[in-house]
Amino acid sequence: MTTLSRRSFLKIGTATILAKAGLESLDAFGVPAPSKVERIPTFCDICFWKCNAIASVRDGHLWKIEGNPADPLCQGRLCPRGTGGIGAAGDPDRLKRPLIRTRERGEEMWREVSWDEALAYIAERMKAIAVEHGPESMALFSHGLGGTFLKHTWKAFGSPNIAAPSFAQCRGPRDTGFELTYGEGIGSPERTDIENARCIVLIGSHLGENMHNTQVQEFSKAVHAGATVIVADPRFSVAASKAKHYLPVKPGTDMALLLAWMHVLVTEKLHDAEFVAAHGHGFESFAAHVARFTPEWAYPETGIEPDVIRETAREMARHKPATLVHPGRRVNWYGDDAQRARAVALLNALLGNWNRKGGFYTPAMMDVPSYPYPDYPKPARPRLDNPDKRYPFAGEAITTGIREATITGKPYPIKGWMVYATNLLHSLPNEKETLRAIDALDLLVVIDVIPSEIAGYADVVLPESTYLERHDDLNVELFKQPFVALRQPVVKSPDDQKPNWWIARELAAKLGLASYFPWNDIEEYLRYRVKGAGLDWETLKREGIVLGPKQPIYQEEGLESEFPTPSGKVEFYSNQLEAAGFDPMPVYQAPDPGPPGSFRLLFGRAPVHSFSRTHSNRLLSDAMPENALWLNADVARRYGLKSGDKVRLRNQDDVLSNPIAVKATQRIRPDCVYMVHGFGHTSRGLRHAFGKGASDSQLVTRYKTDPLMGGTAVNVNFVTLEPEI
Ligand SMILES: Nc1nc2c(c(=O)[nH]1)N[C@H]1C(S)=C(S)[C@@H](COP(=O)(O)OP(=O)(O)OC[C@H]3O[C@@H](n4cnc5c(=O)[nH]c(N)nc54)[C@H](O)[C@@H]3O)O[C@H]1N2
Ligand SMILES: Nc1nc2c(c(=O)[nH]1)N[C@H]1C(S)=C(S)[C@@H](COP(=O)(O)OP(=O)(O)OC[C@H]3O[C@@H](n4cnc5c(=O)[nH]c(N)nc54)[C@H](O)[C@@H]3O)O[C@H]1N2
Ligand code: SF4
Ligand SMILES: [Mo]
Repeated sequence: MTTLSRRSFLKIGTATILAKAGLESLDAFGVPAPSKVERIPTFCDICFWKCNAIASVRDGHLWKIEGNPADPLCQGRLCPRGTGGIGAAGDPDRLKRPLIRTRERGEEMWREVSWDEALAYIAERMKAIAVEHGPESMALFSHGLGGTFLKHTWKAFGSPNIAAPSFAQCRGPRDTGFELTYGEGIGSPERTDIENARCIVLIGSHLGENMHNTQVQEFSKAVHAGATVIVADPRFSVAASKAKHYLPVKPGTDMALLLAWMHVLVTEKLHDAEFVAAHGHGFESFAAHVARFTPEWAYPETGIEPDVIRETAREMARHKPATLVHPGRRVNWYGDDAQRARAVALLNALLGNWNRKGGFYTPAMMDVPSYPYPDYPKPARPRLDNPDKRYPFAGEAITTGIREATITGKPYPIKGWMVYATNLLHSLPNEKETLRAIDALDLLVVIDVIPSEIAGYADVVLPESTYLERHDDLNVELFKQPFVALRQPVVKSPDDQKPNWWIARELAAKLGLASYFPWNDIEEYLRYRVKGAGLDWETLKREGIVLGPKQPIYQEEGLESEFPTPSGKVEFYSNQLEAAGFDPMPVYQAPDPGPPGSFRLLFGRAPVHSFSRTHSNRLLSDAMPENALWLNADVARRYGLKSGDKVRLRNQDDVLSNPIAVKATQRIRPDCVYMVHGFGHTSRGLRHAFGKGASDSQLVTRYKTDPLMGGTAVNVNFVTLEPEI
């Protein structure tokens, strides 16, 4: 007798029944119909890396989002934040309808209104401000690609005052330092060829926690290929765990370490003499300058032993030109940041890695024409964020300069702010100053997707469709392989949210500026640009991305180096800095030690969160609901604290934080504490994120301004611990 397994019996049984009953009657058996899955390409907006993605919509519902395999940037894989991006669309705390304030600013009390009423209200007040003070008195804060069309409305209105925190609060000092040295900045995505580097030096840049996708993937490839990693960080970061040399540098003393590294390279003649001879300007003065910065001199400053400084410098030289000293990204640390970035640029120059494989490549971009708009009116008054070029080397607008002008009314008054996709109460230092500026405004409009802290102070709140529900401008990427990418709606907005391009165009119409938006809808605009570039719109819609031709990006591929500095060379000695009254070569200033008995407050990123924007996203907040306070284990023991105990932090200006759980660890120096940025939300509308964890931003009451470019250095705050009983 043959025996049937239970499984094959069931199979036969079902087959027989189905044969008899016919497929149409499957429903009678309660068999669900197969899901309809649609796959729509777009690109991510959970941070500004803009990875290309494919979203799957199952039976009309957003199901999942994955990396687009055609994308050279993400190589088919999103980071955890990108994967959790669908949680932003499904957030029950989202803004749903336009709101007009009914009580005092900050009380978070509004009435719901129609778009027509909200935009008419804004336009009327903008016009009144323009009549009384001039259109320049309206400032726009805007972070990211989504701000493109609002910036256009702003320029059409006649205001030059537009700024983003990505300059003075982030990468500005780095770009200034590199521009002063090489004549060019580093850009985003950074032009770092991490994957081909044989030696990678990270100064702070905590790749792996700082989760910029391409960099993390390339870093992991390089590590697997046996690259030497050197990490200088007061905290044993994830990247430090991959390092051959971990240097627990004393916070704020990196300049001394950089000078000593350069001393070793120059005095031991380990630098790339050929590169320096061909392309260097003022090298002799520079060599004389670094002669006194011995590793023995740097030791008491940095805490890094002279042998370690020598050995790591020699290791860098061994792999040159495929040694990359990462330029960092958020480098607004101690106030001499552009000069420190210049020291990083010069260390790289000694390694001869500009325009070289494993160093800095020269990115390529496709030629995509912009839309032919009418000319903008010429503003009657110039930008006011940097009056009289107080910060002579600022390459972009300074947010905090606009804030200061708003408070002082000088050089002319600012009476209205529009804030698009930036949570200024978390991103600008010194919350009190931001609130003082807001007090001086006749109009504050915030466009956001959730009720952020800054939205809590708005007169009008406009709810935007999330990136999964809208078109944005094209992403014409500057990268190793150039490409054009399309953001397009994957699902409809659930309530009365609108995309930024619609808001910008409707507002322009209400301001009498309709002629600046000659296109009828966004597709018409996008098609124009795509066609102008000689590309096929249908292909772009279907694939999400069209690659441009590969171009030479290194000297190894025949690309010549050019340095658009005043000398046409790499400026070891900067005559333009000297002429402006600054040190022509980087010098070291010891950091302020802070009040006795206090710890320096440091902060950074977590792999599953972006800035202050993802804590309401249920998928991401489940992965990390609150931040913790990294505290040296010996210090914790002295304070009688163990991991999980709650403390509050009191800063030098008596600001007291929310309670935060201690993470007692040997992975941080005893003179500092560390937390992930962006937590400790105070907006009541963020029901899920409210009060979870502590806010670094609230504790950043002090900052030091970079005299070269106006960056606001924020690693200059100190805290004491108060056990929470
Ligand atoms: N997951 C995730 N990734 C992100 C982001 C995000 O929000 N989430 N944001 C992106 C953006 S816009 C930016 S700018 C970057 C920011 O990321 P990074 O450019 O890496 O900058 P920081 O946040 O300043 O770096 C924090 C690291 O510097 C160390 N550090 C602090 N003080 C010192 C010091 O004096 N010397 C040295 N050597 N190290 C120090 C800290 O211990 C920490 O490890 O991250 C990007 N990537
Ligand atoms: N204390 C402290 N300050 C910092 C930093 C730090 O580490 N610590 N980091 C600095 C750095 S590196 C940077 S780059 C800046 C970042 O500064 P910001 O760009 O201000 O970053 P977020 O605080 O996340 O603010 C983003 C805002 O945009 C909203 N948003 C998200 N998606 C959308 C959308 O699709 N449409 C609209 N309209 N709004 C949207 C979010 O809800 C949030 O309110 O902050 C800087 N400031
Ligand atoms: S790095 Fe992550 S969050 Fe940023 S764009 Fe890429 S997938 Fe999105
Ligand atoms: Mo940043």
